[in-house]
Amino acid sequence: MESTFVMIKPDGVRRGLIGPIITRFEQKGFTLIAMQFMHLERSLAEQHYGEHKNKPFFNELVEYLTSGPVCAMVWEGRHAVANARSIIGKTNPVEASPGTIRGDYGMDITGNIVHGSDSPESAQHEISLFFHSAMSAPMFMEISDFGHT
Ligand code: YYY
Ligand code: MG
Repeated sequence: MESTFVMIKPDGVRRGLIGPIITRFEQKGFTLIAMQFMHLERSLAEQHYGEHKNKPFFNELVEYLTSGPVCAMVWEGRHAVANARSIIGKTNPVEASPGTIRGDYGMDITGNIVHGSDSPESAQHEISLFFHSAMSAPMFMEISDFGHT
């Protein structure tokens, strides 16, 4: 079973979209494995988006991601990474299809509501970045086992 890292970004939290977004993942068939409501330190935001550090939008992206609390989650399911990207939609909400999270809730590429890992490898990297202590906790294993019914 594959896991992916999903994060509701500050505008998603501010606009009261945590519930609707979680519902979409549940309805698609994912199992929620871990969830953490948190206000990111700048260093964690920079690490998370490290692949973009030389891009012109990097600073604005980090400022945005640290502008308010986020909801970080691990969702499990078959082809979790690809299925999550599919219900999240294209990076730019202008291009994201209606029916996707970004297509339905977003207007602007910076504030595009939600993050989803782009490969199983980056999912594992991002999960360990955000959930390093929870990953080894017995509780985490029990919840994970429960999801395998
Ligand atoms: O994986 P995804 O979030 O769909 O896109 P990325 O290419 O990894 O970019 C990460 C993040 O950066 C994106 O969600 C919004 C922002 N961004 C931007 O502000 N301007 C761009 N031209 C490209 C991406
Ligand atoms: Mg990406």
